[in-house]
Amino acid sequence: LTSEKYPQLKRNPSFKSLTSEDVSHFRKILSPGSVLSTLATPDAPATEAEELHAYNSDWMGKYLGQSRCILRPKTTEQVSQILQYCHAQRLAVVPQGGNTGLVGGSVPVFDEVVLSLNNMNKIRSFDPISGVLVCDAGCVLESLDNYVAEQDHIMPLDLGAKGSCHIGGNISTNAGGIRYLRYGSLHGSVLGLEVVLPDGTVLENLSTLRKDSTGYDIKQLFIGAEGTLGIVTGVSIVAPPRPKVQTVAVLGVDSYESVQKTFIAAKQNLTEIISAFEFWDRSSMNMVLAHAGTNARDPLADEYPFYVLIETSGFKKEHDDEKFSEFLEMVMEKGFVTDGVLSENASQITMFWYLRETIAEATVKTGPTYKYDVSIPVPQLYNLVLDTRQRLTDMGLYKEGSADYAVKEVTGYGHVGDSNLHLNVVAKEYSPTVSSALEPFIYEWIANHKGSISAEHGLGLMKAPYLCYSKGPSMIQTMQRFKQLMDPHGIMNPYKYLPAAEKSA
Ligand code: FAD
Ligand code: 2HG
Ligand code: ZN
Repeated sequence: LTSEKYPQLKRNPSFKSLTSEDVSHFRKILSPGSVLSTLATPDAPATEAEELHAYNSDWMGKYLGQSRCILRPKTTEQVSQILQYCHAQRLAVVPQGGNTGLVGGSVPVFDEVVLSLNNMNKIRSFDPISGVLVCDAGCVLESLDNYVAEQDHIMPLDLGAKGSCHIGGNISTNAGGIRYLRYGSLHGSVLGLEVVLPDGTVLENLSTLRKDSTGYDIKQLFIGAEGTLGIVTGVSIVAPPRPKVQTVAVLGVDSYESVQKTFIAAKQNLTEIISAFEFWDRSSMNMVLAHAGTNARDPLADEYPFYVLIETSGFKKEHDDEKFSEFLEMVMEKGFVTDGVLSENASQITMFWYLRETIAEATVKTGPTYKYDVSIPVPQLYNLVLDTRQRLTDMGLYKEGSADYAVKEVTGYGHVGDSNLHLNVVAKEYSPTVSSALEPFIYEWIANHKGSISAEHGLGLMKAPYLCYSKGPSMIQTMQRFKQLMDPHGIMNPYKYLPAAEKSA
């Protein structure tokens, strides 16, 4: 099997090609309706290939696999039996959550079996005293947030894909999102995980304890492992108390320098109530407004080169209002911010967030998008956008404001409060000319500025070959040794995450 999509990749010949006997075996483990396969078996006809398309293709329409079998288990025991079989048979497996990943990690490359967690979506327990939620890995993030909201708690993470992404996918990508500034990393809020290892062993580590210093903290290895070490089936996560008051401001800012000054002022003056500090540029705003229809409008009278969204979350309205108003007065007086609008009700909060959260979608509606999610120290963060624009202009691939070039938009936005830039390059089409202009240029730039080539989206298929720009040889070799130890046949999410290990002579 070869792939026109990935001519540079070769299918690993040590993986078995799926047979109808394998599919029959899976149908014995799962109920027949939980197996989709283009291979017919004596007890079930073949599924139409189109039905598998959603599992073979990613959210951006950039990656496309050729899986012939989708498995949708309902229990951890079923996941265990599937992996035990795949391990013994050398069948490669791609775990899939909500399939909203942006680095090509969640879809097969060749004919790997897809194991979707869609049917594993039960809440197991919630303790209102500790705020600890235990649930299946396939629970959708937004449903969990709605569930804990009923008990006055909040999920410690939130992101634009919340309506589709799974908590297991969030954990497997070590997702960041818009509450990171306030509640920190999943490495802190996840208390325990239940994981099925590549050979089918169930690792029972669903601790609900905040403090536990007994041995290696093995769950941390699976946070951000992108399905390469096993399948997360259960999650224990601590949900903080839900703030009672939220306020959001959208500010118009004249320069990136002023974005930074506003950030410093926000940290100093909004202190304990600040819950998000996001920014986006003119080009992002233009794309969002072009695609928003009646969902949103520019809340400011004039156009600005940069926009900042600040959210505060607290428990006393008068206190928060006073702090926010004083802060706004100060940043406007000092000239950091030229214009701004403060939310007055819940629907305005939704509208302001809509402007920020739909940028990712607006870019892919504008054209095929190269997405770079990177960490860079805040002072240099926007320079990557400027330097990329300059490079593409010099190469004759881009001209600001013109639609006649290979690249339509070079846009920057992100979680500036976490030093996390999203550089999006919107092209007319995905092409070797554009990708070779961008890579490795962007990764070299990041390495030169001591950044990270992946802040929150992970490595997937996209960044596996470029890991060396963020991690040295000893780190990469140690990761490869872990992978070899946990998954000796390499069946879990192959071709991704790590560069291929060099064979010793
Ligand atoms: P998938 O896309 O299905 O899978 C992602 C990876 O995890 C794959 O490698 C897959 O094999 C593996 N995986 C999934 N489930 C499991 C499991 N149970 N066990 C083992 N491995 C598993 N990301 C952010 O960090 N911050 C953001 O603000 C953000 N905003 C986004 C906005 C939009 C509109 C979109 C489309 C994406 C956004 N993302 C963001 C990226 C994406 O939503 C996250 O990476 C999310 O955590 C992926 O969850 P998922 O369930 O969709 O996982
Ligand atoms: C966001 O913060 C997401 O909006 C998506 O992480 C970023 O699409 C992107 O590049
Ligand atoms: Zn993001």
